[in-house]
Amino acid sequence: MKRYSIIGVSDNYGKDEHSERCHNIKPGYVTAIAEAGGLPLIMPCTDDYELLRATIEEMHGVLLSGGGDLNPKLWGEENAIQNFVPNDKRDRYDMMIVQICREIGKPILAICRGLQCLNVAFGGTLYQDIYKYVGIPEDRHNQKVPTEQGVHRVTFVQGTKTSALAGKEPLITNSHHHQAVNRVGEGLTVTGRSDDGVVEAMEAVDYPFVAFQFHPERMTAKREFAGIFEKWIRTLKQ
Ligand SMILES: [Mn+2]
Repeated sequence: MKRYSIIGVSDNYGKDEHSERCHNIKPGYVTAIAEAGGLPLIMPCTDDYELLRATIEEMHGVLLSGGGDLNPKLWGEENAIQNFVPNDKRDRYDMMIVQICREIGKPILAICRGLQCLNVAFGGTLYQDIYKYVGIPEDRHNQKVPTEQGVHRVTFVQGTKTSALAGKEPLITNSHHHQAVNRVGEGLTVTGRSDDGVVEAMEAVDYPFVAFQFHPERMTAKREFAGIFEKWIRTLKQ
């Protein structure tokens, strides 16, 4: 029987139109993993460290998924954004995932909010809003066109774990964020930027952690984006 690499996909715990407490992870992560030959499992959002650690120990790798904004109090700032809805339970869960993966050396592929979580978990900070604080035009990183469509270029530092997945050439990626990396966390390096200098890829120096600010799981109709998942899964130890 085929042996699959089991990928623990972090849960988006929050509310939708039916419930205050539900699991409403966006589509894409699970199908991208499955199409790349992995076995995706969504890991329930919990405050229970032992349960989460036991869950992660069963996985071959962890996909840290996207979602809403992190609470700026995580890096010691007051929130300055109107209509911000904190999700402290998910913030705690995501921080705990990174902590556990560091403790046991479990590989992470982080996407969008996941990249930002990784940076904050390593002691870095975020811009709460790149339009407000960096002056980058509103639409450039928060596209209005369909998500399968690339809107900005990302150039990768060659010879890195990240470029081994993303390839040699720059990618034209989608973009759905208004927070972005400000101070880089200690032990992380920036491995990809858009032309306006925004951090679009990172990795850890001493851990098998790679991170993208864009959403490759929504662009898998293009070979190079599907390839990110296929190549990452091939790096995982069975
Ligand atoms: Mn972007």
